[in-house]
Amino acid sequence: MTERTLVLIKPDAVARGYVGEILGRIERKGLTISALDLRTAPGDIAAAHYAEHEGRPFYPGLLEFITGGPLVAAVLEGPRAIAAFRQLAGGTDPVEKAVPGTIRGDFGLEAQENLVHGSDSVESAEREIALWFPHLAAN
Ligand code: IDP
Repeated sequence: MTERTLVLIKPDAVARGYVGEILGRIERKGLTISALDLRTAPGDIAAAHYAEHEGRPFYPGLLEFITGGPLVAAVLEGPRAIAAFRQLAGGTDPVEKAVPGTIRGDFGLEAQENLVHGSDSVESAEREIALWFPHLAAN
Protein backbone atom coordinates (compact mmCIF):
# COMPACT_ATOMS: atom_id res chain seq x y z
CA MET A 1 0.00 0.00 0.00
CA THR A 2 1.46 3.35 -1.00
CA GLU A 3 2.00 5.94 1.73
CA ARG A 4 3.14 9.54 1.75
CA THR A 5 5.57 11.13 4.19
CA LEU A 6 6.84 14.65 4.76
CA VAL A 7 10.59 14.98 4.96
CA LEU A 8 12.70 17.99 5.87
CA ILE A 9 16.40 18.18 5.08
CA LYS A 10 17.12 20.55 7.94
CA PRO A 11 19.22 23.75 7.75
CA ASP A 12 22.30 22.05 9.24
CA ALA A 13 22.29 19.44 6.47
CA VAL A 14 21.79 22.06 3.75
CA ALA A 15 24.58 24.24 5.17
CA ARG A 16 26.93 21.25 5.34
CA GLY A 17 26.25 20.21 1.76
CA TYR A 18 24.38 16.94 2.39
CA VAL A 19 21.30 17.54 0.22
CA GLY A 20 22.58 15.39 -2.64
CA GLU A 21 23.77 12.63 -0.30
CA ILE A 22 20.42 12.47 1.50
CA LEU A 23 18.33 12.61 -1.69
CA GLY A 24 20.58 9.89 -3.12
CA ARG A 25 19.86 7.62 -0.15
CA ILE A 26 16.13 8.27 -0.56
CA GLU A 27 16.28 7.39 -4.25
CA ARG A 28 18.43 4.30 -3.72
CA LYS A 29 15.97 3.05 -1.11
CA GLY A 30 13.32 3.16 -3.83
CA LEU A 31 11.14 5.94 -2.48
CA THR A 32 9.63 8.37 -4.98
CA ILE A 33 10.21 12.10 -4.52
CA SER A 34 6.87 13.66 -5.43
CA ALA A 35 7.53 17.21 -4.20
CA LEU A 36 10.78 19.03 -3.45
CA ASP A 37 11.37 22.64 -2.44
CA LEU A 38 14.24 24.69 -1.00
CA ARG A 39 12.92 27.42 1.27
CA THR A 40 13.49 29.23 4.54
CA ALA A 41 10.71 28.23 6.91
CA PRO A 42 8.57 31.07 8.28
CA GLY A 43 8.12 31.07 12.07
CA ASP A 44 4.43 30.20 11.95
CA ILE A 45 5.00 27.10 9.81
CA ALA A 46 7.88 25.96 12.04
CA ALA A 47 5.80 26.49 15.19
CA ALA A 48 2.86 24.56 13.76
CA HIS A 49 5.15 21.78 12.55
CA TYR A 50 6.66 21.30 16.02
CA ALA A 51 3.52 22.20 18.03
CA GLU A 52 3.65 18.90 19.95
CA HIS A 53 6.96 20.02 21.51
CA GLU A 54 5.70 23.41 22.75
CA GLY A 55 6.76 23.82 26.38
CA ARG A 56 9.79 21.53 26.14
CA PRO A 57 13.09 23.18 27.16
CA PHE A 58 14.53 22.71 23.67
CA TYR A 59 11.49 24.15 21.83
CA PRO A 60 12.64 27.81 21.46
CA GLY A 61 16.08 26.71 20.25
CA LEU A 62 14.48 24.21 17.88
CA LEU A 63 12.37 26.95 16.24
CA GLU A 64 15.40 29.23 15.96
CA PHE A 65 17.39 26.42 14.35
CA ILE A 66 14.72 25.30 11.90
CA THR A 67 13.99 28.87 10.71
CA GLY A 68 17.66 29.91 10.73
CA GLY A 69 18.55 29.02 7.16
CA PRO A 70 17.25 27.33 4.04
CA LEU A 71 15.91 23.79 4.33
CA VAL A 72 14.58 21.33 1.79
CA ALA A 73 10.98 20.19 2.22
CA ALA A 74 9.92 17.06 0.36
CA VAL A 75 7.05 14.64 -0.02
CA LEU A 76 8.07 11.01 -0.51
CA GLU A 77 5.84 8.21 -1.69
CA GLY A 78 6.15 4.46 -1.64
CA PRO A 79 5.18 1.30 0.21
CA ARG A 80 5.58 1.94 3.96
CA ALA A 81 7.21 5.29 3.11
CA ILE A 82 6.85 6.61 6.68
CA ALA A 83 8.74 3.75 8.33
CA ALA A 84 11.13 3.43 5.39
CA PHE A 85 12.33 7.02 5.71
CA ARG A 86 12.58 6.82 9.51
CA GLN A 87 14.75 3.72 9.02
CA LEU A 88 17.02 5.73 6.70
CA ALA A 89 17.11 8.65 9.20
CA GLY A 90 17.95 6.67 12.34
CA GLY A 91 17.03 7.55 15.93
CA THR A 92 16.55 11.13 17.11
CA ASP A 93 19.88 11.45 18.92
CA PRO A 94 22.61 10.86 16.31
CA VAL A 95 25.04 9.43 18.87
CA GLU A 96 22.88 7.73 21.51
CA LYS A 97 20.17 6.31 19.23
CA ALA A 98 21.08 6.43 15.55
CA VAL A 99 23.38 3.68 14.33
CA PRO A 100 26.08 3.95 11.64
CA GLY A 101 24.59 3.44 8.20
CA THR A 102 21.73 5.85 8.93
CA ILE A 103 21.73 9.53 7.93
CA ARG A 104 21.89 10.73 11.54
CA GLY A 105 24.26 7.96 12.62
CA ASP A 106 26.68 8.74 9.81
CA PHE A 107 26.62 12.55 9.82
CA GLY A 108 25.29 13.85 13.16
CA LEU A 109 26.62 14.70 16.61
CA GLU A 110 23.81 16.69 18.26
CA ALA A 111 20.22 15.91 19.23
CA GLN A 112 18.92 19.18 17.80
CA GLU A 113 20.93 19.49 14.61
CA ASN A 114 20.14 15.98 13.44
CA LEU A 115 19.92 16.62 9.68
CA VAL A 116 16.44 15.36 8.80
CA HIS A 117 12.80 15.14 9.81
CA GLY A 118 10.38 12.43 8.75
CA SER A 119 6.71 12.13 9.69
CA ASP A 120 6.01 9.52 12.38
CA SER A 121 2.48 8.37 11.44
CA VAL A 122 -0.10 8.60 8.65
CA GLU A 123 -1.93 11.30 10.60
CA SER A 124 1.25 13.36 11.12
CA ALA A 125 2.22 12.93 7.48
CA GLU A 126 -1.09 14.26 6.20
CA ARG A 127 -1.04 17.17 8.68
CA GLU A 128 2.56 18.05 7.76
CA ILE A 129 2.01 17.72 3.99
CA ALA A 130 -0.96 20.10 4.28
CA LEU A 131 1.24 22.53 6.23
CA TRP A 132 4.28 22.54 3.93
CA PHE A 133 2.58 21.79 0.59
CA PRO A 134 -1.03 23.01 0.89
CA HIS A 135 -1.76 22.21 -2.76
CA LEU A 136 -1.01 18.53 -2.01
CA ALA A 137 -3.37 18.26 0.97
CA ALA A 138 -5.51 15.15 0.85
CA ASN A 139 -8.78 17.06 1.16
P1 IDP B 1 12.20 12.91 15.56
O1 IDP B 1 12.66 14.08 14.71
O2 IDP B 1 13.23 11.80 15.57
O3 IDP B 1 10.81 12.42 15.23
P2 IDP B 1 11.16 14.24 17.98
O4 IDP B 1 11.19 13.64 19.36
O5 IDP B 1 9.83 14.39 17.32
O6 IDP B 1 12.19 13.42 17.08
O7 IDP B 1 11.86 15.68 18.10
C1 IDP B 1 11.74 16.62 17.08
C2 IDP B 1 13.06 17.32 16.89
O8 IDP B 1 13.36 18.08 18.06
C3 IDP B 1 14.28 16.40 16.74
O9 IDP B 1 14.43 15.88 15.43
C4 IDP B 1 15.41 17.31 17.17
O10 IDP B 1 15.78 18.22 16.12
C5 IDP B 1 14.77 18.09 18.30
N1 IDP B 1 15.00 17.47 19.60
C6 IDP B 1 14.41 16.36 20.11
N2 IDP B 1 14.88 16.08 21.33
C7 IDP B 1 15.79 17.03 21.61
C8 IDP B 1 16.63 17.30 22.75
O11 IDP B 1 16.63 16.58 23.75
N3 IDP B 1 17.45 18.39 22.65
C9 IDP B 1 17.48 19.20 21.56
N4 IDP B 1 16.70 18.99 20.49
C10 IDP B 1 15.87 17.92 20.50
